[in-house]
Amino acid sequence: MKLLGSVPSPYTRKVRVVLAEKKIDCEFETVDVNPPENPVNAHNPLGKVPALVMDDGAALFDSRVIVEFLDAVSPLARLIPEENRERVAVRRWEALADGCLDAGLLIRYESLRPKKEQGAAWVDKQTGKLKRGLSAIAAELGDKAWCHGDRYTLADIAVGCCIGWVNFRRPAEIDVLGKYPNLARFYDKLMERPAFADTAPPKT
Ligand code: GSF
Repeated sequence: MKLLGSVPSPYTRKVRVVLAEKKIDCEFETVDVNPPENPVNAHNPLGKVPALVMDDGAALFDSRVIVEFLDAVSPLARLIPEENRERVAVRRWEALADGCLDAGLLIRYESLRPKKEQGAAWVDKQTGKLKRGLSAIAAELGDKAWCHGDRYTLADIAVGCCIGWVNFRRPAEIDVLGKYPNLARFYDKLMERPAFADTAPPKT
């Protein structure tokens, strides 16, 4: 198997953390998805990373589909509970964390456009989503050790990748670690795990 992705990509990081936690061997190839014609298009018509190319050449995307597949590939360190209510609670955390990232990335892409073409109202709308999302994550985590239940799951991985990316890129100048001490504590604890430490975005 080969994972196509990039180091700063938080969705790619989610998949890399899952691979490491489950001790699944997988080649990692970094790709630049900025040019309209790029090597990912042949595997994912949406031209986005991560994409997982399997041994038979078929490819999986997006990150949520890939992590579901990987979790079922090996019984080691199950990250998605089987029971329906438990599973959807974990997937809801993932949707919340990924949704924050979706808004954060739109803010970042907009900030890279020429100043006079940037839409302030539209950026404000995305900033509202990101701020409400982070505030919900912080409130729902509270002082608990883990996002869901009493063990480490995909929920923690998704939230950790979200915190790490927001701290790295600072969309809308949000200082997530300064504003939410419980998220700072939670992220520090995740970074003690090799799966997180080895996949961290570059230091700013
Ligand atoms: C999001 C992937 C994505 O936006 C997932 O895999 O969970 N829902 C998808 N990837 C970005 C890179 S990133 O910043 O993580 C991407 O590939 N963007 C290129 C483009 O053309 O949108």
